[in-house]
Amino acid sequence: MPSADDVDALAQILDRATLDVRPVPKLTGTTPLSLDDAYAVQRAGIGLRRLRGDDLVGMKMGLTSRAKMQQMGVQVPIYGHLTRRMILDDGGTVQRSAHIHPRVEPEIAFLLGRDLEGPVTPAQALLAVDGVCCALELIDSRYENFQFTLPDVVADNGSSSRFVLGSVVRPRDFDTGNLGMVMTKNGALAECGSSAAIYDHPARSLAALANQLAPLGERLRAGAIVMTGGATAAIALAAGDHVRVDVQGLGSAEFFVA
Ligand code: 0L1
Ligand code: MG
Repeated sequence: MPSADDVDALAQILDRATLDVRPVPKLTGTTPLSLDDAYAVQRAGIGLRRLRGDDLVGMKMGLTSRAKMQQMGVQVPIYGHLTRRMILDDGGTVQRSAHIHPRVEPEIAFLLGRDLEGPVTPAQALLAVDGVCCALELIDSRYENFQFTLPDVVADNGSSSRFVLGSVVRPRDFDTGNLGMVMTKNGALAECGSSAAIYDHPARSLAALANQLAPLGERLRAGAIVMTGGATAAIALAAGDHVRVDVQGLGSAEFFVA
């Protein structure tokens, strides 16, 4: 079991990789990590960002599709933390040079109007939701060749890098459980699917997050953004790309890569 100093040192490795835009070998190549150890590294890494003046704005779920869950051998998705500096304006531009090997995936995000504490069912979790929007998550694993084990990707905050939110819609108007989602790159279809691919229903992903936090004495706070997970495979990005997601009933979100 890694000591508190080891956890801090591992978090520093991933933090440095992010700042230097330089991939590192997966941590478990040299240090065995349990899932609990990995979440400790993740939280230590978020602590480093907060020391630099960044602050938490929400959380993300990862490995939510059946394909990714089977690939990684997990029964329950993983979670990560979202900070203010990860937010990219809709229509904004990211620099390719600020990323190691960026990929993007289409998502549904919830905005919470009140605190949410597990255990909850998906229907109960939805009562805390005040807004829904389409979203794009730019992921950028800090590991060489985007290769990792489950504890590695948890320690790396679920490969998170940036995210874009579309316009907010009030949730009572419709069910988010089976919305058509189309992601285009440079005007051509790249991926399409349904929000049902997000852990069967984005609300189920939200409840799973609250239920994983509850045993730790943690809850989701009113105002939090929750990215519920990718609905399709992630696609690679290069300088000059434009990516856009259109979600049935939710409008669109987009960004450019310079
Ligand atoms: O948001 C995600 O589902 C990403 C989780 C980590 C796996 C990956 O980097 O593909
Ligand atoms: Mg994601």
